Amino acid sequence: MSQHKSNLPQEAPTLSIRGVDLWESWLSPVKQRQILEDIRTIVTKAPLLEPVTPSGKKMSVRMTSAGRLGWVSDSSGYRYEANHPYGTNWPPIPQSVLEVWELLSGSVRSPDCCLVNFYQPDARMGMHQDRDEVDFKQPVISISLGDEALFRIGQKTRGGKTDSIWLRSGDVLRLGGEARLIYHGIDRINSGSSPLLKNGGRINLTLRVVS
Ligand code: MD6
Ligand code: FE
Repeated sequence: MSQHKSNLPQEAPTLSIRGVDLWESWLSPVKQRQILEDIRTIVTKAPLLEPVTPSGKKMSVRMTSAGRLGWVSDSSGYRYEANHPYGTNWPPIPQSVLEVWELLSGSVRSPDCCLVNFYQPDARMGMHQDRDEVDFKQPVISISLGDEALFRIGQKTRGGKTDSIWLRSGDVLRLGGEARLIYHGIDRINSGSSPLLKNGGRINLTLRVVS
């Protein structure tokens, strides 16, 4: 069997734009709250960080990870590390999150990393490719929780035509196949658009096979 396809029948996305698949409202409110509880546990063990880009800019999104490897950024560059910068292991990826990967990724591998991104109302994420992983045949799965966010979908090279979609609490998105290396980013958060997080904001989880 190939390393990136499973035998599971694939549930059809509700929206597909140039190979980017979106399952809108895929997670029920109960599941969303369960995942949120699991993220609170992760953040207790692996506190949120304020990463700095290799060029020295403080990112507006706060981050931590779960899994065998965590994604970090500092003046030495973007990379995956086996430990949180404070020296501890990353907590395990919760079952509630692994289930999403198993049902929608189409991969027979398990994810090595669940990156946790926390957006306050003024946070954003510039256009980027996810390319710190080894095998680009493996998809990236993203889960959105809390306030809705405007997600911009670009091309496989910088510049060119873009499409924008709102990602809402409970939506699951997949970058795979031809769309795996497209540029993408978050232009803005619509503060107060979801009741999930008491103090507002947005959480995005991205699941990846790293190596
Ligand atoms: C976000 N997402 O939704 C940022 N990357 O906050 C990503 O950067 C992303 O949604 C790879 C695959 C899916 C994504
Ligand atoms: Fe990304």
